[in-house]
Amino acid sequence: MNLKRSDFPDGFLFGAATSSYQIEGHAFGGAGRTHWDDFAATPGNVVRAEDGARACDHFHRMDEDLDLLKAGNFDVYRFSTSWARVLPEGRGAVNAAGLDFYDRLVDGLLARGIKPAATLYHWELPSPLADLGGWRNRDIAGWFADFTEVLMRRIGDRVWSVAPINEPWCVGWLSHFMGLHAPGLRDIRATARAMHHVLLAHGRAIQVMRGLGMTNLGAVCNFEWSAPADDSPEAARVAELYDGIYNRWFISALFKGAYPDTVLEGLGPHMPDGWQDDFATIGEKLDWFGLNYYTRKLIGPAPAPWPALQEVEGPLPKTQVGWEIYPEGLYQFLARTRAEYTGDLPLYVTENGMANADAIVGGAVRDDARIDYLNAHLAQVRRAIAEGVPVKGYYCWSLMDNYEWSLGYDKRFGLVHVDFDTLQRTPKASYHALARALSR
Ligand code: IFM
Repeated sequence: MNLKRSDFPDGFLFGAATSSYQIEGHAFGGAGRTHWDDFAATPGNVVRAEDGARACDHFHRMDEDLDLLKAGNFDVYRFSTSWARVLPEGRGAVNAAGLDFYDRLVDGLLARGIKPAATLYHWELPSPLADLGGWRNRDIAGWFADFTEVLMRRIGDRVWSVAPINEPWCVGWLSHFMGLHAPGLRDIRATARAMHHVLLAHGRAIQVMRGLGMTNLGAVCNFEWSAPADDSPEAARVAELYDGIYNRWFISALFKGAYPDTVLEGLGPHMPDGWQDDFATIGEKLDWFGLNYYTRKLIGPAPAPWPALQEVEGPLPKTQVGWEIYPEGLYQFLARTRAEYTGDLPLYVTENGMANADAIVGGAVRDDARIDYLNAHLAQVRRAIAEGVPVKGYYCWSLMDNYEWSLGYDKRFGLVHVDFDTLQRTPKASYHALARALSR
């Protein structure tokens, strides 16, 4: 790394992130079925129909993984909790082993001097709730509030921070409009409802946690820099629309109590009754805001119904998943978020990292491309800080290689290599470089 801890303000936090379904091994510990199990079991949805049944077997290897965080000199660990592990049916009976697991995780972090940063939902909806319409059903806000209460009554006294929902764009648009994540719908009415209910559920969870006396509560959204594919007014118009759908819908609701007009032109007719009355709940005061950032997209018009846009391949170097590497976008989003939405509210980069075709050669993994990626993006974080943007921390995605959703197991985002046959963990060069940069 060409940066080190002392290049950042005192108290700036460095973390690594993971999520429950991507690492735990969902088959273990009495967890209930989720819509990702169903989606993966349906031919054509996931490469080789892979699922999270075993994943990294973090369920049985938690101590080894927490030791990796400790040896990596990380200050904070961003993990998520599985709704179906805690409430196998989504509602009602509690799985005691599930609560015990998260209790041990939090205590294991604290024992190692690492701050636990929890995300309540990172996409694995219990199947019985999917049967009831999942994110299309307004009742999900209440179900989610109940799950929040059950879990936080157990670990809420010891977690350092909580965000209710990871990347609401993925919950809403990617999963209900593009059909690329569970439940795999391509339905505009379902999309409009999911895009709204996910925010309502966020607000209800914040209310529950405030009621329990909890602090340091935030929200995490994902952002992709949207650029017109050419100089035409049409490309400019659809790039702005993509920006609205992807980058502005959720943060506008959270901080301005409104949805972007450009997006309402398409989704408005499909919204659930009374959506305008929910912004007081959606806009519950937050203590911080998190941005997940990986790439930019070039957007051009498409001969199709609204939104009538398409991604166009860009010229920049790409990662293993074909995403252009565009570090400036991280700076632009940090600056724009502060200027237009959050003001003095602390900001965190809650995910950033790259997939790389990493392999063990002679016992080591030389992922120099990842080191370059991290250097370039951290430089943009410093640029934002130098301009007064209140960025307080940075989390690398991901601690270890894991289940990359519909792309299965061979897209490797980890700082630590995982052999998915033996489950052996091998820290990559990027892990060692970061550990040196973060040492005190
Ligand atoms: O693996 C995902 C994660 O679940 C959410 N953010 C983006 C990552 C890389 O695609």
